[in-house]
Amino acid sequence: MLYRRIVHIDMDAFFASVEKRDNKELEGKPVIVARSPETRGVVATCSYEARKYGIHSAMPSKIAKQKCPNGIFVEPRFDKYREVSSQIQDIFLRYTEQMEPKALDEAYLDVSESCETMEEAYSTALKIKDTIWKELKLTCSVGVSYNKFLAKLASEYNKPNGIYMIRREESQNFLDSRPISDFYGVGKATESTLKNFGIKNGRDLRELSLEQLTAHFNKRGYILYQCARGIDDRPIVSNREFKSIGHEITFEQDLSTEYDNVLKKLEQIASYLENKLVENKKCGSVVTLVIKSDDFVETTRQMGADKGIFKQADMISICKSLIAQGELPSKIRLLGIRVSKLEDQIGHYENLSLFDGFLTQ
Ligand code: TTP
Ligand code: MG
Repeated sequence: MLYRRIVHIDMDAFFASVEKRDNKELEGKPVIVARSPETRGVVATCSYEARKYGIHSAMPSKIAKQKCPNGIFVEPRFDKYREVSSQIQDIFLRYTEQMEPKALDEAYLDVSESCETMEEAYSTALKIKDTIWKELKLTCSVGVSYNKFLAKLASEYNKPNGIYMIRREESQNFLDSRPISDFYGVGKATESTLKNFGIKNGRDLRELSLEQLTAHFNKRGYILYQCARGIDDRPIVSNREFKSIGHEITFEQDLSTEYDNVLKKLEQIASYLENKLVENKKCGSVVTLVIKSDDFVETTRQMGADKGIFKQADMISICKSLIAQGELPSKIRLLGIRVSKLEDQIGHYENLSLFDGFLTQ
């Protein structure tokens, strides 16, 4: 088994905390980051004050309004959150290059090289937490352990604004007492299957043999078997290849999936995205099409390209192939395009047509 020193950091009520920080009038109030309850938007996140009313991410704004009539609805400012996210990541990078962002507000850091012991890792984690507070006036929750799975559990354990460490010698006791929903890859369906077997926590899970688990859950059964014993050898994959620029549209009314309809919207999105990429002087070699159906199921289809993509026409031609890969949901709620594996646009001018006015400017 591998024993690393891993730190997992997750910002507290991220979007809502940024809003509260930037507007003192929101202090201590139930802040709900969502498009207004008059639209069909859903809650992106909410402050801990609002959570007391039972509000959570992905809840329709309308219901959130019913549950918390005094809640203050704030429109999301994604560009701002991306900016803060990159400031947070810059802080992480002062401590290690081995940094894997998982979301705008969440990352794993492997500090094994600079920290020989768990105690050193803990004090580095504390420094990072303090720095984020001092420089950005935002709180986060931090977990320290010897692998990713345990570090994430540790950061959730003392949320919000906490820090927790799970040492090797404590990990089995800790895991035994956790509900099965805490285990890697256990969603609602797996949870209810396991509960039908009388499996409620980590200790119960450990009673199941590898054969039993794989018979029911295939490959995931193997992962569960390992997690129940505190084993997770996944390495940190540092951020470079994950960086992407995207744009998406959520429709006020679900979009019907006639080909021309979808294509027209994708052209709009791609045109916006082209501007964004040009603005940032970036192009990428992977294009991802994001589709959310009216029942909130999100699917992504992805394709690589052998040249730097940033032009609308190139994105659209890839999207056409991606659409052709399979049936679309009958109603679409959200469409998006993301370009990843980004590089600087310099060196990709050969991909531009002379008629673009780009080279003649
Ligand atoms: P989370 O870390 O899941 O949530 P959070 O930071 O708001 O709260 P917590 O203190 O529990 O960590 O997600 C980070 C951000 O991602 C969140 O602020 C908003 C956004 N988000 C969505 O837009 N939709 C979602 O369904 C979720 C879960 C998050
Ligand atoms: Mg968070």
